[in-house]
Parts: sequence; structure tokens; C-alpha cells
Amino acid sequence: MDRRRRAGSSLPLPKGTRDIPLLLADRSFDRRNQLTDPFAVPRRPPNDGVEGRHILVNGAVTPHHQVRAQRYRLRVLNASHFRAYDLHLTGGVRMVQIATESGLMPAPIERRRVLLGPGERVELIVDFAEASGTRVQLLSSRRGGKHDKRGSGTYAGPLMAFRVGRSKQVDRTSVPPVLRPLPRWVVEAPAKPSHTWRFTVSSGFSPRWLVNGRTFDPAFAEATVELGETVTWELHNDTAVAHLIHLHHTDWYMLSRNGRKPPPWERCLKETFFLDPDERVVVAGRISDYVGKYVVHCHMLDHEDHGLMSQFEVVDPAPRSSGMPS
Ligand SMILES: [Cu+2]
Repeated sequence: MDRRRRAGSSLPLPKGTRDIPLLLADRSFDRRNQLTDPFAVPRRPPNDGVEGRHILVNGAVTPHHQVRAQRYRLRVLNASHFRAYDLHLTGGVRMVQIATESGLMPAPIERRRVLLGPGERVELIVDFAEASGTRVQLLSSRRGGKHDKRGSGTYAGPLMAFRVGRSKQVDRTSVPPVLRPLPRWVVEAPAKPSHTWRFTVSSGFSPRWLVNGRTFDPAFAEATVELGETVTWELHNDTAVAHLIHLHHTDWYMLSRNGRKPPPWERCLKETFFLDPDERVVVAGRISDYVGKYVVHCHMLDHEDHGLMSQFEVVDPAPRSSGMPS
């Protein structure tokens, strides 16, 4: 984190009070405004997603924030268990994405809407000079079409409001056209996946989420990788609900989504991938730091708790043959 922050600190992006973290989480409360137990009613896969009745932004229900008519950097994290959001701003105010949960992107990208699943993060530059003297709402909407029918619907409603000052402000910030180049291993990654992580759900009275036919077993590693290797893996959602697949150890780069080039905002480093029903993505990562077991899991926490987690094991590279007879 420190290294990433230093890498971006020389850029002319908004700082200080114009750099705002926004944590989105849904929670339910009883009549005395105390948190309710989300697990009071046991739920089973595939219908085990717990949703709160209220959406909180930094712990408050539909809060407002006073801003000046200037550029701001909004660091948005979806910390909900299960809910996804399809974000946009009212009044036609534009959002320019500069970062994901893996830090700065190679270049900024203007977004009309931003789909954000649990565990995902985006950083958006918003220029409130486009809306001086008005109230700009941050909303989430339904995605429309098949996405809302198959257990993967997004929240619909207001999240918070920005009250934008009227007076014109000098703004010395800007969004540079180049933010952070991709690491070199991205172009060296094998095109063909060496392993597929396939997500399914078992049947019967006590169904569990499965990864390659197996529910989470802390003693088992599904794949072995050598330290220093760049691996290419496929993630395949073979279920009827969305999953947010999160891979530990390193940042990952998406090579394809459903056999096609990923959309521009996914051609960057990420560590959590939104997979709608039947979707397949191919991702590459350089295994660079430590040996040991690392998890791959759904970031919808109810799914993870009900088995949607697996592991890969990073091992020291096999000793190269010295050419000497033993
Ligand atoms: Cu899931």
C-alpha cells in the first residue's frame, strides 16, 4: 500500500479534504436502532446472500457532504456481504476512474456507470465544477435485463448526496493521461490457462458451494505454482448467481472475458473479478513474494462461509539440473 501511494503521490490529483473514502455497506437495525443478527435465519446455497435493509455510506444512511466546485477523488469500497451497486451521479456529472482495488490504472477512463461488487474498489475523479450550486446524488440502479432476474441484481436507490458550493474555485489539480504503467509480466503471461477454477453448487438437503467439485478444505491445495512463475488461470462461474472471485498473493491482469478482450476498465491490475452466471474470465498473475498456501474465494462473504473457497500452494522452484552426474 505504501509503495503504491508513493508511486502516485507526484501526480496532480486532488488531495487532503478533496480525497474522500466512501465505504458502502448494507445493514439491518431493530426498533431500537441496534444491528440485527444477519444469521438468525439459516440460509443455504445458492440462496444464502444476506442483504441489509439500509445502505450505509461511511456508517450513515443517505448522508450528505458539502463540496466545493472543484475536482475530488472518491475512493469507493463495496464492503457489503452480498450486495452489488451500479453507481452513477445525477445531473450528468462525469466519473473518471483512475484506480481499482489494486491501485492506479495505466490510464484514466471515463465511466457512465460503475458496477461494484463486494470486495471491489474504484477511485473516481469527479469535477463538481460541472454542477456548482446544485445537489448531486450518488445513486445505484438496477443493471437491467437478465442481470436482475438471476440472483445478481444490484441495489436501486440513492446512496448519498453532495451539496456543491456556488463560488468558482481555482483548481490546480488535473487528471494526467498516464497514471501507472502495467508491469512487464503482463505481456509475458501465457495466453492459454494452465488451470480452471470452476464454481458450482452441490444438491441435496445441505448444499455447499464447490470449487472444482470440492467444498473448502484447509488441508487441500488445488494447484501448485513455483515462486517467480507467471500463471494464467481461467475462472468459470457455472452457477445461476454472480460471484466476486478474489485471488490472494498478488495483483492479477484480465486477459479475456468470455473469450473476448475485456472492456477498457478491466485492462488493468485487479484482485477481485465480477463473474455473472455462466461467465468465464482468464486472468494472469506473477507469483513473486512468498511460498505457502494462498486462498481463492468468493468475496460474497456468505458464499465464502458456505464453502466457496479453495487454495493454491506456492513452492520454491525445482532445483535446476547442474549437468553433473550424481
Ligand atoms: Cu459467490
